[in-house]
Amino acid sequence: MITLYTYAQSGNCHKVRLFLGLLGLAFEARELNLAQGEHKTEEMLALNPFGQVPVLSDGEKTFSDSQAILVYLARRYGADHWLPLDPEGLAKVTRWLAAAAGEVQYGPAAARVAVIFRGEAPSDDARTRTTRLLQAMSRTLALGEWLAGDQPTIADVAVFPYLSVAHHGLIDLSPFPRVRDWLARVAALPGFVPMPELTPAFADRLATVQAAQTIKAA
Ligand SMILES: N[C@@H](CCC(=O)N[C@@H](CS)C(=O)NCC(=O)O)C(=O)O
Repeated sequence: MITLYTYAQSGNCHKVRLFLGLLGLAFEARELNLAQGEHKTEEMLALNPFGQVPVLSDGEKTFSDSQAILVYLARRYGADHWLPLDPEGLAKVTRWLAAAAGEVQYGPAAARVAVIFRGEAPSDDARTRTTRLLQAMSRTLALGEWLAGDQPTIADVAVFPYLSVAHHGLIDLSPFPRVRDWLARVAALPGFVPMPELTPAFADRLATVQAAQTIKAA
């Protein structure tokens, strides 16, 4: 029995939901209220000492960190193409898992947090990192349809969620058609699950920040 401790608006949690969908695996979702600190209880800290979601339990085993969970699920349940084990294939996938925890987290994910959680415009740092990430993705996707190799891997799953909602961080993907085409390719995979809609409170904050930016630009 697989249990996912999750928070619906989190892109890190969505990576796992998405991959469970792509693998066609049944699971129980336990939605935690982060505002009430449900991820910091003794029970949750025993499962993940970092006190963050996502956390995945599979029987007696427990895993945290979205990248680590994708690695576990790929090797435990997935076809080989999701995480190749030859030295070159593994290195290519790991390169993008690192980007998912680094450039994506401090770029588009940080921009989204600023807008929908804090009601602020994204920082220059988040914008600059996002542009650099999108340029790197564009160069990579000029050589093939997927981020690592010629088939979808967990690299694509790990990078997808925050890019799929880039507009929540006021990021415009129109100058990056290869990234948009790649998003569409991921979304066409069998078993695909999209990021959930914004809650009304988050949608309101997005609209307010968007309006303020439009006035500033005028
Ligand atoms: N490296 C971790 C980061 C997880 C993370 O940042 N989780 C956020 C939700 S997106 C969280 O639990 N935030 C609450 C906190 O840090 O207290 C992963 O990829 O799973």
